[in-house]
Amino acid sequence: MSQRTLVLLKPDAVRRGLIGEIIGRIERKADWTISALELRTLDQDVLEQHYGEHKGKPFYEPLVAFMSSGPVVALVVEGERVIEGVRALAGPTDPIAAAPGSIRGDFGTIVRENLIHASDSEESAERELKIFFPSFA
Ligand code: RTP
Ligand code: MG
Repeated sequence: MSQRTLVLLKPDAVRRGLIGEIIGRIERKADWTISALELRTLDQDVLEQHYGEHKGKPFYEPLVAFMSSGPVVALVVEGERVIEGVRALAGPTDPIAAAPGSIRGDFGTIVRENLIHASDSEESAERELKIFFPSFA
């Protein structure tokens, strides 16, 4: 089942020089294709749309501050079961609980600064692709 997903390499990944490392892991998966890619600094409006489900939670304000603290790399990745697949490459939200071999498990320690976002369902992917790549979605 071919799908599309929205991936963000968060500001910590860009600052730490991990763009190539993380994109390389995605690129090496068989039959997945990167169909859009852009370095950009996110404003409050985009972040409010993207992380609206978390508004009101204690981690929301620091999350938005972190996500706007430097550029992110936004990508559209297409391919077989790519939504579930990129989430599996990323590992669980908390990097300390993430297994070595996963992106968060290999490179992360702080929950907020967990390197990568990937859409968590087909519905989220549709919604998020429209926010980040409106002409593409
Ligand atoms: P994402 O949306 O970024 O792909 O991550 P996720 O699905 O694994 O995690 P989610 O629950 O949607 O949380 C969104 C992002 O908020 C930060 N966070 N901080 N307790 C905390 O301090 C906390 N909990 C979540 C993380 O950056 C998480 O990825
Ligand atoms: Mg999420």
